[in-house]
Amino acid sequence: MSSSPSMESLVLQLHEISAVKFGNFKLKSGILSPIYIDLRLIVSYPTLLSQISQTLISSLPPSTHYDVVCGVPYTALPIATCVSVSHNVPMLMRRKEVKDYGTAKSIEGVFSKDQSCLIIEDLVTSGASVLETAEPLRAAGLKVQDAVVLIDREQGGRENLESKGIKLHAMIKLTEMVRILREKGKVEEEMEGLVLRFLGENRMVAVPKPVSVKALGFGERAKLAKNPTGKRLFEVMVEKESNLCLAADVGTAKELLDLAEKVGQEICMLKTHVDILPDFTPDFGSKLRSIADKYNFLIFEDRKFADIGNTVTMQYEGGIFHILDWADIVNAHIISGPGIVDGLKLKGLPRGRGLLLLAEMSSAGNLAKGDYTAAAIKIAEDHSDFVIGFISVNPASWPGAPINPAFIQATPGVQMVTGGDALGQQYNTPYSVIYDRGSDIIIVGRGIIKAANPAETAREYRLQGWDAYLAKCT
Ligand code: S5P
Repeated sequence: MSSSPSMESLVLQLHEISAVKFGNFKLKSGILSPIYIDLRLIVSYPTLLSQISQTLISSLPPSTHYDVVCGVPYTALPIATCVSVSHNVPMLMRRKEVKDYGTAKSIEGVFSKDQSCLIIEDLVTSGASVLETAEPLRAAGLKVQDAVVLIDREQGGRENLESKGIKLHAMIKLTEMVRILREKGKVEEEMEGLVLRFLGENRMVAVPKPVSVKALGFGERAKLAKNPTGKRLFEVMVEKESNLCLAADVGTAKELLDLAEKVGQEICMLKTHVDILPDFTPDFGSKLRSIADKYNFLIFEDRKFADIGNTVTMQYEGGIFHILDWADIVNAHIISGPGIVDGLKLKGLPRGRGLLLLAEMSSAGNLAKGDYTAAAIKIAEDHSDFVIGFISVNPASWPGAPINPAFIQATPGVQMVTGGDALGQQYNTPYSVIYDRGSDIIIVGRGIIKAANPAETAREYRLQGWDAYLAKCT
């Protein structure tokens, strides 16, 4: 197949500016490659940038429909800008990091739901970065069906994206590019052979997925749970197709109860910090319980007990909050040793309550790792009638024997995009938490509370969390 002169000239220019190099290069993945492509350079060549953007867009089939374009940060941003300006199509920008207390938008620009967004990328290998951009766009209600890329390395990106409902269109394939350069005498035949062999040997670069064994379903795990609340939590998750826990950190009890009504049907669990509510009254617990019964979710008071066994029995049952009366689940640090579990169990087990142990934390610089996490696992195993699981961050990385599947993993620090807040919180996406990090439940606070429409946003989190769980089971 002969290529058009303009494509030839683009390829030659890319070679000329050293955006395509031949030699021996170590890629990000650690693989040694005979070819290296760096398209960041094109911002220094405005005519080339503009020509590439034109050719890129004309490589789309004429039937491709899109209302907005979005470049994958950062290299494709100037390309997307050129396309937007020259074709008068509005552009969106995806933030790579959300730093502003987690409340900043992940997508910048004006759009309406159900619009179609074309993703623009410079280079596709596995397709992972296109997916990372598609995720928050889809979460915001946009349709993402097409992506266009300057260079397709032909290493599985097309297939990986296809399996996620995204059709990949390429301006040029890497093998075609190398052939043009050889025909024009820029590359020796031997080097062309090396590159073709390299691409042949590395044909499928999978989107990284450390979870390799099929996960046991929540329904089956419910049967293994010894604790009635643990069992019920699994059952609610299956019934509601939800592994979403709302962290209801709002300013007043009234707001909390309103929010519970709004998002009740999307969640399997609602997490409270009862001591932040200035208008707490003794009937708060029964009011929340009736909403929980109406929408079939469990109540988790995130009390993070940390004292000796005798003290926590009183903190759990007494005071002004009477947590034991209304919370299905509480949690505890294990800093004080297993006596804390004995103490809480004394009060909680006769009422059928459950306990989560903090095995890891989401905040930067925290000390819950290594031996501490291992000690939490050991204490949980010794008390599996009362302990229902863990607050964890990356249980897939825990060394040693697989964790008893009766234990539930619940993970905070979740938003649609990775990032953090100004006080040390660190966020991962629902997919990475459930699929890559081996958790079961996503705990989401500000990602939902601060959204313009918390109910709709909760639904998006639920769908993403549940899809990731289903992907793990198949
Ligand atoms: O390690 C932890 C443990 C917990 S329970 N990190 C956390 O962030 N949490 C809680 O999860 C935290 O107290 C807050 O209620 C919620 C996270 O809220 P977000 O607004 O950052 O999503």
